[in-house]
Amino acid sequence: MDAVQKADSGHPGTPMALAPLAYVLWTRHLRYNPANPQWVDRDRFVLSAGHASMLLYSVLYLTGYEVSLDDLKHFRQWESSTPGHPEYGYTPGVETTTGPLGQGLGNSVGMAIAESQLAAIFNRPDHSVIDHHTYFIASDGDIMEGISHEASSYAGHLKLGKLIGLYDDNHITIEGNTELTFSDDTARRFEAYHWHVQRVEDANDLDALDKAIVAAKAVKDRPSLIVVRSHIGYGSPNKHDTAEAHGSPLGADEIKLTKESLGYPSLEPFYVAPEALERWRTMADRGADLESEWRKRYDSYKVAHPSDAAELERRLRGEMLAGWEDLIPAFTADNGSVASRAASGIVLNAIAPKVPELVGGSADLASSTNTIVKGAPSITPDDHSGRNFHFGIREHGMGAVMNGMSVHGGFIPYGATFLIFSDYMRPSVRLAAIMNRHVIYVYTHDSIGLGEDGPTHQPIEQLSTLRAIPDFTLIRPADASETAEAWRAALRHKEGPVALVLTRQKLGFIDRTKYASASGVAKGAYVLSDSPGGSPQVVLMSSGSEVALILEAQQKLEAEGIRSRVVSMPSHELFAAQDDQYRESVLPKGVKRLSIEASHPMSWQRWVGEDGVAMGLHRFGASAPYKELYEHLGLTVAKVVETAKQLAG
Ligand SMILES: Cc1ncc(C[n+]2csc(CCOP(=O)(O)OP(=O)(O)O)c2C)c(N)n1
Repeated sequence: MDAVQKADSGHPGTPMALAPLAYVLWTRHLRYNPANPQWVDRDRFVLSAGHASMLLYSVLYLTGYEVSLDDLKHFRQWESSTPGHPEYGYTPGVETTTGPLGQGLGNSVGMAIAESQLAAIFNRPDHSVIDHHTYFIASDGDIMEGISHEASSYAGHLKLGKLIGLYDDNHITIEGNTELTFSDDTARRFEAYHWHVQRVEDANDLDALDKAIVAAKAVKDRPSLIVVRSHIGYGSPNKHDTAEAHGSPLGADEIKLTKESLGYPSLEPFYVAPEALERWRTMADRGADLESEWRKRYDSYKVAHPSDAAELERRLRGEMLAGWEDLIPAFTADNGSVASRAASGIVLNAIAPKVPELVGGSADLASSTNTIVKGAPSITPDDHSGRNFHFGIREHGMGAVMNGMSVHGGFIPYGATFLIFSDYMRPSVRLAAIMNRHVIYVYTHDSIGLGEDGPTHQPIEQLSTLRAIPDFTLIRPADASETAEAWRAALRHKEGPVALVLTRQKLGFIDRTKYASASGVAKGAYVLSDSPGGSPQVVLMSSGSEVALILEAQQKLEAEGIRSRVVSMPSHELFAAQDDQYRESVLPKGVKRLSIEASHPMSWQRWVGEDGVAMGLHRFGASAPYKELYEHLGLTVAKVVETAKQLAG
């Protein structure tokens, strides 16, 4: 109440209502050590209802994490460790960024999968070193959002027995009572997903909460949901059970009334009774004991299974095995024309043995996205060790699960679908970027080049809008060799998500004995073919399948006496990160530029500048064989030549 009041913004009602639940969970069940928030085998806790962040910050302060009372006083202020919604990497004890409702629930499923897969791979009889639970708190909003269906259905299918959800059933959302919008029977809904479901009728009944959590932990073959009937703004005489308590400060008068009605020992803002704090702070000793007990177990595991321990530690450190890059295949003319999705499948399979932490799959498009590691087992409900994931037709769930696995540690998750359906997982993609997580998206069928499936399946604005996401890297390779380099770059780039954008249609082989090496992919853009006979009069730029068009155009222009330079630009972001000197060496000042890409050209404007031309599509595609589409929509060598001639002057 006090922190929200001081910030003059925030959400007091749910933290007030769930204080008893937090107390039971954090003092009796959750295994954590405030002195070491990174302890590998800690239980994970996710506040999916991120708006209730003051609940989490209060508990982190009370239990003795590096969150002070002063930090609570700076709730929602510039660079404070108590931002409006919990942010990964900002606050010790915050496991993932939440706020967009439903995402945290999805992340929890990913964390539970990560735990279970590491346990399946690394634990040994008599040595259980990965053995923790994942808890989440979800609100009505989390439960209403569609992503909760995708993620919970997948969790139920996989029988994630160590996932325990607490649903804050308070009947209130922003617009008022849930009667306005929501008459699901959530308990039965989760039962239908094969979850174990319990109800606690009174959120202030500590024993009932305790018993329910004990029972949930005892169920090992299914995830658990505990539906907790609570009252938002509990204790506030005038605001409890009202939508007003959700997202605005209660007001000084109401805070006073609330403290009086609860019998709070002081009216002084931020007052914490010393005996209460003392009780909470015993969690420091409890946490130290829990971790040291685990450490003893871990030490004996290390003695008995030294190579397993070393491998587990490597994965958790996020270091890759030496030599994985030696496995990246080289493509030659003998490979002929190869779709970049097919080349990607070859690269993935080649490197897989030395990158065991690279696990993932697709949203039911594995045969189209070429994302199966051949010969490796699949993850199944009864065996969680397999590296091939079948996410089902759940793109959004897939994105959130990948984020959860990534923040858990020990994995570089990848997930695949058609580029057009990146829209179906966009909120999770954005959160991967906000959290700087190293996850890899394999997006195939990347343009009108997919042909007959037509405008619903042909991405137009996706490339430009994905490129607009900060801290996101997109790589669209032009041939098989660039695809191999794109995987290298994607695995090396640990600072955020990377999308590999690949074709359905075959791409010609670019002869690297004649043209520049594909290693230029690492720099985002490079001169693939310079103008013979002196400095260029015009620069032709492209990515992916359209690089072939500009290479052909260059020859036609040369025949007409016009000198042009061909720049392959698979990644705007990697190129933007190069120094001025390199960028200028590729795109010399004063030379006009043309770009062409079978997509909306917005993202190329930066590179062509005011006096250049960005060729692309300002309309949706159509259903037809792809070569005809390129003709009809004006993406042709002839058009490039014509435009380049005008630019060359
Ligand atoms: C995806 C998404 N849509 C909308 C919001 C804005 N929003 C924040 S909380 C909330 C709903 C509040 O109801 P509930 O989830 O029951 O939380 P409570 O009021 O119980 O705290 C909404 C719509 C959001 N955070 N995320």
